[in-house]
Amino acid sequence: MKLVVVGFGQCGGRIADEFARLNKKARSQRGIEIVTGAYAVNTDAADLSGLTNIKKGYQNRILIGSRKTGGHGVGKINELGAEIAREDADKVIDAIRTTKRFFETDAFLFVASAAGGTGSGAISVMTQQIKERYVDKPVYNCIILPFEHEETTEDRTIYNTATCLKSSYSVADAVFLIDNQRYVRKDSSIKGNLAKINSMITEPFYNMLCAGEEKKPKYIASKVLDAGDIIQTLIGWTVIGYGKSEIPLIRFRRDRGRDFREKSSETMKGIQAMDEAISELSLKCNPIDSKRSLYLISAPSKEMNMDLVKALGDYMRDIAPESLIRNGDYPRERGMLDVTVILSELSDVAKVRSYYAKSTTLIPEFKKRQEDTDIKLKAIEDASKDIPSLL
Ligand SMILES: Nc1nc2c(ncn2[C@@H]2O[C@H](COP(=O)(O)OP(=O)(O)OP(=O)(O)O)[C@@H](O)[C@H]2O)c(=O)[nH]1
Ligand SMILES: [Mg+2]
Repeated sequence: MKLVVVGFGQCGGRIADEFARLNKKARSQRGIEIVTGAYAVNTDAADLSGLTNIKKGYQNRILIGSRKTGGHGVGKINELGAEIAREDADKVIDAIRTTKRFFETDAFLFVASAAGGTGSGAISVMTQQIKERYVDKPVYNCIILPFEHEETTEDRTIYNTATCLKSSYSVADAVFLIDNQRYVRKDSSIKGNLAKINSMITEPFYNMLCAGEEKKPKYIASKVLDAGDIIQTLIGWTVIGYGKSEIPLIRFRRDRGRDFREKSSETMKGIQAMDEAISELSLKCNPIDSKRSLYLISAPSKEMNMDLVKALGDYMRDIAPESLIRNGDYPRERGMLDVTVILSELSDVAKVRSYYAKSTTLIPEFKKRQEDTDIKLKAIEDASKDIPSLL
């Protein structure tokens, strides 16, 4: 599957930059392309120049709203982010239109954090605009949810997140939910290391995008998972997970056939990788709520057998009994087996509901604060009424 990836704001831009890196990796290691164009859109000029893999130049690193913000961001006001995106939408669309192999692109992936200002405000507005122009290509949103400590220290975090999620869900074909906090728990030493987190966020997409683009006969699957399968799966609230397990090379001995013990240990490895993928989904959710899902096994072709495929299929059926499950295999070299899982069309996501509930109680509070401020400002203005002005 080939994507045009556009990152909005600082977080979105950095993650789009990671996708650009994955494409370089796919090109050099596998001779294939998975990203036809990578773009970063921001109101902040310094953030744009800090990127590494996205092409330099204004066509790929797109500064918007410079008249309004002077190139310094919108300071968490996502209404302003949305307004600027509306005004400068053509700038972004013109750039995307110049993507070299645009006609080969299967879908758009737009990325942003929910809690900031620029990305949070711009992502839904731009999704809407792109959908109007390219009716035949799905537009997916990938939304990064804030760390827990950000929710407790700043009310605006919750409010921005809720408005961003509601708006994105109403326009995007699917919304990938990625919870920053999940990546902190995995390994506390990386706390604060956003670059590492970003690479963990994008890693599950790698084999998933490569599988259908593979051209070398020895890596072609017995059941290919292609763009069509992925597009059919992605609808509404979506999470992604990834797990891997090492396969000891000792089992590649040529001098005897593989016995049932080896076969069952392959199955165990597969189950172990799938366990990891499910327990480390990008956002905590209940798989039972998923109505569409898919899984991809990547392993050396010798390790991939019917028992393994069946065992993973049974596993998915057990945890997501109401889901339409698609699957594929992706033969790779060397001693690694990994499993990527997508759960989509989720009918309930507790975390999203909680953002909506908390934000609803905040709105009257914000209104009251604004009124209090207005009253105080009025009082100080009244006190100055007999003072001459210099203007
Ligand atoms: N995973 C991840 N999260 C990030 C990164 N940078 C910022 N965030 C998160 O994104 C939120 C802040 O949003 P930003 O993307 O910095 O904001 P912005 O869209 O640039 O908007 P303004 O700066 O307000 O104009 C916070 O929840 C951060 O924790 C990143 O590189 N990776
Ligand atoms: Mg910013």
